[in-house]
Amino acid sequence: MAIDRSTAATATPLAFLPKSKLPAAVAWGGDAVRYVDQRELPTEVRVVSARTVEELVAAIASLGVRGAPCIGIFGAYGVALLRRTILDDVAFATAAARLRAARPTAVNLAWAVDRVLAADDMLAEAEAIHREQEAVDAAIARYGLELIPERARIITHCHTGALATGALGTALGVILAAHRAGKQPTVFIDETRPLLQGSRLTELELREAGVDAVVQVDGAAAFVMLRQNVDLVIVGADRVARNGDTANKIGTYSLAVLAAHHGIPFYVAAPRSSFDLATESGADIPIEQRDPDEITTIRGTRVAQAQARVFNPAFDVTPHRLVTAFITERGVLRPPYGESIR
Ligand code: RUB
Repeated sequence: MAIDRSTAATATPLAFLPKSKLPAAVAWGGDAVRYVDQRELPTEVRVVSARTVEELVAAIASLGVRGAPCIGIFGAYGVALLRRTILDDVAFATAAARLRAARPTAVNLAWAVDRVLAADDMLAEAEAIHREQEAVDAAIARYGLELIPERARIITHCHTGALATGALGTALGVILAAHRAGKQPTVFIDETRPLLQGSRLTELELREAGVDAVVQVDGAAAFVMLRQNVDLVIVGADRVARNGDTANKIGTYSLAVLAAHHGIPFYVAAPRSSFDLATESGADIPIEQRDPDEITTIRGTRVAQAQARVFNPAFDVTPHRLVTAFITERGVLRPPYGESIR
């Protein structure tokens, strides 16, 4: 079977878009691109304005703004802003290329920048990308809802909610849809070392929505699967290769292996913009290596010797054979992925 279109007919319409008390993750500000600094959450809600290419690149590289679709939207507005502020064509092209390369793994950034660069009205195109994400996330939630049983016990990793997409969220959007549909899910949230997107962001968004959720250390997932009747794992994606190999936050591959061992479905919720048909397999996906300080310190406090040698890949790649299905805005994709993704 390729695309499971049967879910299209039975999908329950979503009469809602959860309204977060948080400001919009990303917004056009006329002379700036505004974003909620996700590094400060959940202890502080700070809206920051990026005006120059340096500030735009730093916002993405530092994870001030993060999450694959969200950095795409931010990059799209960023290009539109740079076109207004940099009059020289060569200088503009150089700045846009710098922005496009600010983070290498999530393909959404390059996808969105290229789309804006090809448009006559760059701001209108960036706004379209932003607007489209709402419909995309709502469709993913609708398709994904059908895969979530009543009272599902779910493990998720990293953060795939409103702050990560600028709209409803991908994997978290599916969970929120299940909650709103009265399915009463329980969510085990991997804290997601080293930068704790799970305990800082996913916990915040799920609790705001009233979802039953608990935080666990990443290393607890196996034991939770063994003892807590976990029904499924659902995560997002930063890049899906043509064969279905999936790059996502470091630790995702471990979860996929554990899910296979325990016979638990492993779902990836991802929009079209996360699929990279030009990349044949996971071996060709660039994996970002990040600063050792992310591991040897926690929010500025040193927790390992400064001289410690560190290996800090921000992402790993889950082989396609460990993915039960992809939930996309066009439907649920099942193996063989070479066929269904195309
Ligand atoms: C983010 C991360 C998220 C993906 C998927 O990494 O791995 O799980 O972006 O999210 P980082 P989505 O925090 O390093 O940006 O499914 O919403 O694209």
